[in-house]
Amino acid sequence: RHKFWETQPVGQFKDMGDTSLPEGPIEPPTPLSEVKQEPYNLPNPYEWITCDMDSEEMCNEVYNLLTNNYVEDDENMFRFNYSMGFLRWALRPPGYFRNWHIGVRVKSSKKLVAFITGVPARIRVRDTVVYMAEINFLCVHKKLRSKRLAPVMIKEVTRRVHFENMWQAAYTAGVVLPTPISTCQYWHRSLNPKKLIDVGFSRLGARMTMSRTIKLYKLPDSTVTPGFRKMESHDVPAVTRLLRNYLSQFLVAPDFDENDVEHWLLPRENVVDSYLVESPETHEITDFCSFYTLPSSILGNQNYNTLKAAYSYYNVSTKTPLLQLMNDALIVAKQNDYDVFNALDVMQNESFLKDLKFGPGDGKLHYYLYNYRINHVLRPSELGLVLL
Ligand code: MYA
Ligand code: JJ1
Repeated sequence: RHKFWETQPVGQFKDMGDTSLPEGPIEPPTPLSEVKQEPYNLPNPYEWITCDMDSEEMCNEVYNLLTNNYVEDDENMFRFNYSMGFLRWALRPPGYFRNWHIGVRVKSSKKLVAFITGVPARIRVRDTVVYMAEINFLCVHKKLRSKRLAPVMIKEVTRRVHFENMWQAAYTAGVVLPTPISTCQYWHRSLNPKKLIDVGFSRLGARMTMSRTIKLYKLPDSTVTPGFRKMESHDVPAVTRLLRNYLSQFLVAPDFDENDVEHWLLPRENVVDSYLVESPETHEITDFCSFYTLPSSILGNQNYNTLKAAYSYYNVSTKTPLLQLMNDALIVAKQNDYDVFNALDVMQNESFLKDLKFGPGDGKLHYYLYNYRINHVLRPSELGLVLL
């Protein structure tokens, strides 16, 4: 059934539920001298390139490939439209490797037709911190689909990860592969219900009119929590402590240090936003919330081209109830003209989704580890990891 995935060190469907297999690496590292020295062979018209994301021109080529060929919903009405600024942020975290940003182009025309990336991350699984690659942005041009290019790209990124002496990876996908460590549900909170309905992202509920719907999703003009403000550079140490402590309760979560927090969570316009609560009395940082900006192209609508979506990222509440904190996140997202606020049912998100009028989407997101076995399927609330 899965001619490629059956050959890979990943949990196999036939082993599901077999708790006699040990948790941890499925196969041991091989000596670096035994890692294949040359790139895998591509079909003759194509060649490998390393994509230099510092280059404006390269970044633009990648942006165009993804804008026209990346992930769509099941009815092909929307396509993710990661911005160039977002791609640069996502692909250049602390310690990144330029040669994990892999392109395939047509030798004759130089046209970029496929892409896959890895970035390094420390991910904790139970009480073990594992150096992993986070694999993302796998994309093959629509005209070159189903030619088995994806397995070659996955093998090539694996080879380049092995070269850095890393043997595990984490990735998410909308499709079911052997075998998910967890399956999460997307939830959506309308901020601009009229537009969402006009473009087919959502529908008028039964017995609802447009004006009742607009009223239902109305939010206050300004945030309600005293001391709620945007995160700044000097907050990095306090946010790191808060977040590390919070993430320690989940079975799988990133092991963030201050450098990671500075990169992944300091606000960058139209890429990532973070807010926190600084106690007006003690000036302690007690709560934190964040979201990233990922618009989608609206395919074939007369009136609108893009849907501006915020995606819930990492949130921590110690003093402000999570419900109130996330309501403030919705308010700032609305102030900044987002059409919808999306969240997965990971971490403690279930505790606010229904109350804050999120509704379940038609999309699921499956989480995977490469070369690391986990014996039980995790509940989404046991996951402390959000990939972009
Ligand atoms: S998830 C986002 C994926 N991208 C998209 O959905 C964009 C739109 N679609 C496309 O561009 C293509 O359809 C893609 C497949 C490129 C997805 N993850 O070449 P093919 C398997 C893994 O003929 P195509 C993200 O970026 C499929 O089961 N495998 O197919 C995370 C089949 O294998 P098997 C996938 O449609 C990526 C084979 O590929 C996926 O032309 C994590 C068919 O190949 C998928 N999303 O191209 C990658 N979709 O026969 C794994 C299909 O066995 C990383 N397939 O069923 C693993 C860790 C590596 C590093 C390890 C380090 C130690
Ligand atoms: O955005 C998604 N679905 C939307 C639009 C559906 C359009 C028709 N298919 C959706 N809308 C309903 C919203 C409604 C608002 C009021 C309350 C009730 C709900 O359900 C879905 C997620 O739900 N997104 C996708 O399908 C995109 C792909 C998701 C897989 C992503 C793979 C990630 C790549 C990994 O790096």
